[in-house]
Amino acid sequence: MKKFIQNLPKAELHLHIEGTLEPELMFKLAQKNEIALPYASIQEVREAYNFNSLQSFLDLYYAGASVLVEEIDFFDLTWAYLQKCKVQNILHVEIFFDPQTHTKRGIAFGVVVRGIVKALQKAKKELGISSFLIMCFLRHLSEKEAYETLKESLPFKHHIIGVGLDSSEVGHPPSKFERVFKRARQEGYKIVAHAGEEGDSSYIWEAIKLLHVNRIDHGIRCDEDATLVDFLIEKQLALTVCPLSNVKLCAVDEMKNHNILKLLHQGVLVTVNSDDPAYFGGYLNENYLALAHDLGASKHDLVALAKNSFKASFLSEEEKEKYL
Ligand code: ES4
Ligand code: ZN
Repeated sequence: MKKFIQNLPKAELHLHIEGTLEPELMFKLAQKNEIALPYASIQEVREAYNFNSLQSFLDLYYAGASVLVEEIDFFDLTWAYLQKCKVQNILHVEIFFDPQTHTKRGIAFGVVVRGIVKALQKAKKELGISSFLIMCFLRHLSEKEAYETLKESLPFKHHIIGVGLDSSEVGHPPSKFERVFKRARQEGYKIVAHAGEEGDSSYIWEAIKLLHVNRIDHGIRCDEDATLVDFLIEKQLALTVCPLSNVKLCAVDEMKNHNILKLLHQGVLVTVNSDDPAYFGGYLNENYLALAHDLGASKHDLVALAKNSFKASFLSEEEKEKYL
């Protein structure tokens, strides 16, 4: 099964580049940039990765990201992930980054984008991996700050395909950002949003009705509302599901209770993704493998999930054809 998953051509659509920061690189960059970390050793970092909620993860995730300072740091981070993609037979990636995590610390928007984009261009040329970049607004910050970030992105619009919404979900519903997403759509950006990870199904409805999303990130709580599930099936609106993340953050109590296969069999366009692999104990293939081991996913299921990852991507219909 491991070999089968390895050989499957896959796309990854829900991946926070800051969430690929492995403790080894975190330590190396902390030393280089003279940033103090609250850990004495790499082992201590790994031991701290015991989360009981989204917020308990986010606190460490933002602390970790503080070691990223220079353009080359963003390049090295992204290049390390893309090499992982090559090893795992991931042919296309749509990568999230959180500009505000960096601009809040005085790192220029352009430093972040240029570092990431240089790695993406190198991967296209040397590894044959295609990619798109999606910037996310931090939903615990204000609408005004999201607006400023949108404005800052405009000189880099040719490098960015879409806008997403991430960070602490509960208490920060999509409605808080309705106006700024309207503006993002007018600028031609594709729209995605984390919804229904910890938040209930009303967050998913708001992302659909108020933000007009092209995809939902997570969306696992859709199954509380049969009308919503029917809507997702009818419109073939994709969910980018992250199984290991959901268990690690206790959104799902055990992998064997994950609803991804049930949704797949009902006809929802679900995909498998790794979210923040350096924090959640596995990259994309480990997520597929967990579905085989703990949910009894068949080879047929895994092929369907991998095909869905291309179907749900922002590749052109013509490019998708190559993979379907
Ligand atoms: C995230 Cl798993 C998850 N949920 C919300 N925001 C995030 N940022 C990075 N990972
Ligand atoms: Zn995420």
